[in-house]
Amino acid sequence: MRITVLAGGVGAARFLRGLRAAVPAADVTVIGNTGDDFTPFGLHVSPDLDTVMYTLGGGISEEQGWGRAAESHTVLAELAAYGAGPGWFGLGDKDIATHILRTQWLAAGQPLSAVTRRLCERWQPGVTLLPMSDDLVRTHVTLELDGRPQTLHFQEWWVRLHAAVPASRIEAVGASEASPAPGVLEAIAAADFVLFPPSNPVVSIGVILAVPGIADALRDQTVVGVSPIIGGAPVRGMADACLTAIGVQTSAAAVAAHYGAELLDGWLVDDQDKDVVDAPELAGIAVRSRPLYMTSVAAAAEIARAAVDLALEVRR
Ligand code: FO1
Repeated sequence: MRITVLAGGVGAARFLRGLRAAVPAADVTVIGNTGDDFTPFGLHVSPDLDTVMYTLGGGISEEQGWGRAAESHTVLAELAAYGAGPGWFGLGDKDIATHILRTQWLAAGQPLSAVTRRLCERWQPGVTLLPMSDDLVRTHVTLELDGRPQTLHFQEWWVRLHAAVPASRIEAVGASEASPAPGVLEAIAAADFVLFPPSNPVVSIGVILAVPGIADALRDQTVVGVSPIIGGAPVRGMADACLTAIGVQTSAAAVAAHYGAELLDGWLVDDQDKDVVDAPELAGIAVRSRPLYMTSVAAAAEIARAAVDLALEVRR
């Protein structure tokens, strides 16, 4: 069975760990968001690629869901001693090794997809991890700060401001000029079906869909998603702040309607949202409800299994 998964952030990585446990024989390709990529101190950090690589490779900080386990921050403290920032972006010493190599290999002219493949040789995540594009795409957030409109890199809004300042605009800068990375469109076309894990619909899945060609390829595929919103609130992170910024209500139904029946064939919601199953605005989307809290790998595996079963049920 060939499964392709669009991924961004902690929820996606935990879902993928469940998927690998639920269907160990499946050939899984992950298309990772790179709009979050950030270059503190000139180091190229790819948070959403690294979260998948570390989680599936066994190196993740479980409590954070990002960065490495058993980390130290000696280098960051030394940089701060020189007055060098940003100190608010918690780069760990072990994590910096990944960013040094990614930066070095990119500078040598290797595309991000080749760099990601090389980094995964160490971590053996058990999936093929592809960046959505080898081209530069950055998510920028426009907001009112100190009484005037400013545009910040997503990470500054997300990490330094905790997305607490309302965003008037979220834009994947460069997406319209970007191309899907090698293998991305093929992975969508060759899959038996595609899954959207409970990732942020705006800054993770939404940014991947902004790369020309990807949304069209998905419309020709069977796509099943897992709601990142339960009972009107995001399970983790600040997806509500992102949804508000684009005028979408923070609900399981609104997110599915935002993706639309053109794209989405099936949608898993938590039992708290089971009234969504017959929502008229989701006509054309097969909605099922079940517990969606990934409280353990076993729970994530059951959710992944349910998503696979729904995809096999609705497959064209
Ligand atoms: N998230 C935080 O909330 N605080 C941090 O200091 C932080 C540092 C960080 C360093 C490397 C990395 O790969 C991810 C990091 N993240 C941090 C998470 C990151 O902001 C998010 O994972 C994504 O960009 C959103 O999904």
